Amino acid sequence: MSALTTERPLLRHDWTIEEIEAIYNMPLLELIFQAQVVHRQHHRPDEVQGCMLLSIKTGGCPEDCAYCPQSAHYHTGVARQELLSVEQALAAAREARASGATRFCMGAAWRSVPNGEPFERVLAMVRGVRALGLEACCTLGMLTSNQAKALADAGLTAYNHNLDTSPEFYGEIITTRTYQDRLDTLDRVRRAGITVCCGGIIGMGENATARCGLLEQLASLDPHPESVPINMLVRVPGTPLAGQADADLLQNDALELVRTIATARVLMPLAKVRLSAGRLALSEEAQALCFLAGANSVFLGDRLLTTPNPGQAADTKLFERLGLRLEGTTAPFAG
Ligand code: SAM
Ligand code: DTB
Ligand code: SF4
Repeated sequence: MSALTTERPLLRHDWTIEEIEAIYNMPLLELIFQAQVVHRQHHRPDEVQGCMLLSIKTGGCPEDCAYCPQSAHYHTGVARQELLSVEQALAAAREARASGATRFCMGAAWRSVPNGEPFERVLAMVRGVRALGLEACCTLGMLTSNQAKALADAGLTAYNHNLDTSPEFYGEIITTRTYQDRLDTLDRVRRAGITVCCGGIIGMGENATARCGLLEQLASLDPHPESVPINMLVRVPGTPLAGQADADLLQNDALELVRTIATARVLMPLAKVRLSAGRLALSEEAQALCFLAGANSVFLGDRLLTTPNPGQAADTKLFERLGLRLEGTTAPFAG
């Protein structure tokens, strides 16, 4: 195994779209090799971080994100659920810890974070998750500077807010908030001293240039996001994207996912690149390629926010077969 380096690599924030497309479109095996070289300089190649998600407020969201089962604009059959109690959230966090997760992510289907008791409750959840020794991440929509500061004071490790796709393709997917709104939220998170978790979705009908456009935006953030989730669209009946042809949506085109992950790894050497939604559609071999390309985190458990995820039995087998360990544990699963 090559040695991990503590030296700071040359981190660039000025990658041009031409440079990024040249990386993305390299012969696949060359791209994976380059990504693996960068990966081994800064990350342990035999470890991935386990994260667990919990939807703390589900459905009824006023935004119109065309991929999302929780938007009130579409009929997807997702049952609405008001904000959970602190105890409910912490019970899930304890279970997450028992199954080997070291990061607990709480998601709410809000356009923006409300003030008052609901926000106080989220702050109590964050304090409770941190007290369990877990990293705490929230994804709650847009937030003000004061809310970001309060989350930082509560000990929040990371805030997830995705750019989702390139600025050019964005309007095809979301009309109720702008790309700039998202950048402004990310800026407030960064200024509050919370680490940034920001990525996107592939397989929504965008082309490779749009995937590179997303990566260009992410890599232009200074500092880079510490965490970059790459989601493959989970097609949910009732959402606008569910009706489109498979070929248009890249369904199961694992190699485009591998290229996206590898390019993210090359552009943002220090980031945790997270193989996020969409793993149920991937073979073990495809997931192995994603890890080889530099992905070093997955969501554990049998549910993401509202859609299914492989679950413990499948992941134990996957990790054992690949010889991977969950970060912070000595065995494939700590539970
Ligand atoms: N409402 C908040 C927001 O949008 O910022 C937080 C929750 S939202 C569900 C978090 C992220 O999940 C989205 O930005 C999107 O990237 C991802 N996501 C949602 N639905 C998805 C789907 N069907 N397939 C893949 N990723 C999805
Ligand atoms: C992210 O980029 N992916 C996670 C997390 N951030 C919040 C969410 C995936 C959601 C997939 C659809 C669902 O389960 O509702
Ligand atoms: Fe709402 Fe977030 Fe879903 Fe968009 S992705 S509809 S903001 S819950």
